[in-house]
Amino acid sequence: MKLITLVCSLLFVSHVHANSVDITDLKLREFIPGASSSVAYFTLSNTSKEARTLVGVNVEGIGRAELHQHQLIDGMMKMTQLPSLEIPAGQSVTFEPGGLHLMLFEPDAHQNTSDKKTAVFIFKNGEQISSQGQVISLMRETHDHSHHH
Ligand SMILES: [Cu+2]
Repeated sequence: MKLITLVCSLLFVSHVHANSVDITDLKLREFIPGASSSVAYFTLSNTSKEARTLVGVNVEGIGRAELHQHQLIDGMMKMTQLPSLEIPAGQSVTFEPGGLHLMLFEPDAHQNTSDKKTAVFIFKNGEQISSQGQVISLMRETHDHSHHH
């Protein structure tokens, strides 16, 4: 009986503090030794009834993070920086290899693949949502996406 009460109150608490955007599947690619940048991927799901605009992300142990997308310019795939990204009400946006990605610069120290890092996603309305991500190795990523080739 006590357990049921506890579960109910936990559900209630998490409902009260529900975020308007769910951040799932956050993966941070490890920095290749000597490289000045790396990338992070994740999915944003806007569960609210209004559009939400992502304006920035603060990643633990990373000096600077930028929203980037890949664009075909004159037949060449190029990366361009986005000042912000709107997620329409009820929709999801996935950051993934070859598309939208979060570019990471100025790492504090070498990132171990076993590390978990916290990222805080900042929205135009002032909302800040944190998510925990896993640092993944290049080897593993190559393996994971081998079916794309
Ligand atoms: Cu980029």
